[in-house]
Amino acid sequence: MDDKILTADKATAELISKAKNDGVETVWDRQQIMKAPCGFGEKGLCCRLCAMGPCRISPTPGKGAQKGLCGATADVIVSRNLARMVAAGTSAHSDHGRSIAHVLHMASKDGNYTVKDERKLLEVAKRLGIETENKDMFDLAHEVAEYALNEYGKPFGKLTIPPSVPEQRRKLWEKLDIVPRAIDREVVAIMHSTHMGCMADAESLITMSLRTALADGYGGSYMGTEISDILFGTPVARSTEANLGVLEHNAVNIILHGHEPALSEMIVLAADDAELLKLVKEVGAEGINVTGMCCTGNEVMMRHGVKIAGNFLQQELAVITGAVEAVVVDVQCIFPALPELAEAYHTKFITTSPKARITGATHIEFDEATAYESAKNIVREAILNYKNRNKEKVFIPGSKNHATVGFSNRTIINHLDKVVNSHIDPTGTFKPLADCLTSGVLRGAVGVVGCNNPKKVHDQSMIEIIKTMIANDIIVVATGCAAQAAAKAGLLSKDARRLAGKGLATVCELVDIPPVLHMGSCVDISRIMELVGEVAKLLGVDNCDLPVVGIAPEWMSEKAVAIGHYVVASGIDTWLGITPPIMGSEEVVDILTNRIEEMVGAKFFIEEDPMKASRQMIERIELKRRRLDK
Ligand code: BF8
Ligand code: SF4
Repeated sequence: MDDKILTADKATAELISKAKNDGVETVWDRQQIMKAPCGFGEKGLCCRLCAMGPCRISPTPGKGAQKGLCGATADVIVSRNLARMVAAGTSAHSDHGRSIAHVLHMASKDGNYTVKDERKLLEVAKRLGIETENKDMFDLAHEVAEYALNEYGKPFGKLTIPPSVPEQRRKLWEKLDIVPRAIDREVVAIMHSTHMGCMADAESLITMSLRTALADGYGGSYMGTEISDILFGTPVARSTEANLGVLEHNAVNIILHGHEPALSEMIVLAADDAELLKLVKEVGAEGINVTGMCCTGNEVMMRHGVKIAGNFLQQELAVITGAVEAVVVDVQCIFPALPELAEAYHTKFITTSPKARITGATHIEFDEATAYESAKNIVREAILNYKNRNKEKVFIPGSKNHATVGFSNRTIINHLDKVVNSHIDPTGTFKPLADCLTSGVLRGAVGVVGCNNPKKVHDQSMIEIIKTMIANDIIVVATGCAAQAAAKAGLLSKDARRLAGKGLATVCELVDIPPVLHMGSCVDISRIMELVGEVAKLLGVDNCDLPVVGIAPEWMSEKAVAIGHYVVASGIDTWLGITPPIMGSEEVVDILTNRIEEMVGAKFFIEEDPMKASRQMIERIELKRRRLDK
């Protein structure tokens, strides 16, 4: 590994050095060995959809192979590959949503899972058109779960679109025929249409991708968030800390990594179990320190203030601290490198989901029916492993930062109302926020979301962009690993208002919020969609008329591709800080970064330089403002 700067985060840099000293490898070492990425794959020009191939189209137009054996052109191959990314991303989010719906279906008064937020249950039942009068709460919960599960496979009709979608937008989707049918059906439709010898038209494939992505954004993800709130509570503002410095020298450190809160919620509960705490004493530790990583970390951080150990590119580094007794994972964004790395330390790497078994892991299957017992078994393993910690191998970095998190939409409204209350009646809506946007006190809003990617200096783009936005009076909402980057950099602390422009700083002070609002996991981008839609409705406009944009500065996953598509389909311009594998097709690039705007009123921008992207976003926001004023 050379000494080029790999990260903007001090703790990360320190642990990359420790990895070197310890002789263990990380993602950055493997990146070096990999050398340059495959030029065909990078441009999306490789097709292996049938056994006549694999075929690859020359990246130089007019030179070498211009068609696959079947005659598929670069446009066809690139758009098919992209559509499959959307289908995979939609599957991941939506299958997560489905699991949570199954958990709601088994919720009971005395069971492991109950209903924490009755008000939310009633709200969701109402939006789904389910009768709520005189119903037992658990019967209602089961009915909501059944309705949700039916959205995945119903044979007829369309997805139930949430009322937060402005009427104009809904009509536009109908006109374009991109209102999803059943969630699973849209994924299958892409898999079918991208099979060899089926759809061979880039524009149609992209239209199809928009419909499938909407099934994610307003189906799987949307219900995933709603039902998680019903089961585990709608987040409220709370303070916490972030970065690897949250690990403790004298406690049993457990890292929760993955996505589905069904597991992580139970582990948080089990870590308070009297019997286990007794065992902690017996092994000579001072307590159990449960910390989070990636999106399941976000889930428990939002609802319990559980500290965040780090984001996506720090998963190996957590093990390399030598201070972690167990990394407990469920699904998604988990490096298969972890079991081997854990072997080099005393860390137990525990998989729990039949959907994500990993060779070399200790597998303790998490059974929702006996969730608490399963969680206890997992925590017990971690406690018993404390004695194996080798103090000489331990290095816990000093870096950690304060963060205020938990900004669900209800919490945002409550904060807005608290202030307004002193003057006029609380509105129970986002009206004060909409007023700030129209008056220009806030110039606009930006969602900074998504992953880390070693193609970029870890966290740097996200932090630069966020700082530039808030300095220009643009409020930031964040989710996923981007929100964690912000937390580590201190941008989720109320103090960060000193970095904000005058308008935003005043709003932050009045409303008692940080300039960057942590809205949850990536699935919770549904909260951002709801917020944008409700503000648009208050102003009597469509989403695309608002001075609002989105950016995934360091994205890497197929889920991010699905998100990008549903955000653009929702009318919100979206910047990608990593170039997607589409550059092999001028047609696909032209549709996504240009012509799609005629369809849905928003488009993609591809810009790897964070400062250039920031300038473009500000320009676009100001353009929208001028149009809104007319
Ligand atoms: O769903 S931001 S690296 S953790 S994919 Fe993964 Fe990306 Fe992180 Fe969450 Ni989202
Ligand atoms: Fe090649 Fe066409 Fe088969 Fe793809 S589908 S591998 S382009 S022959």
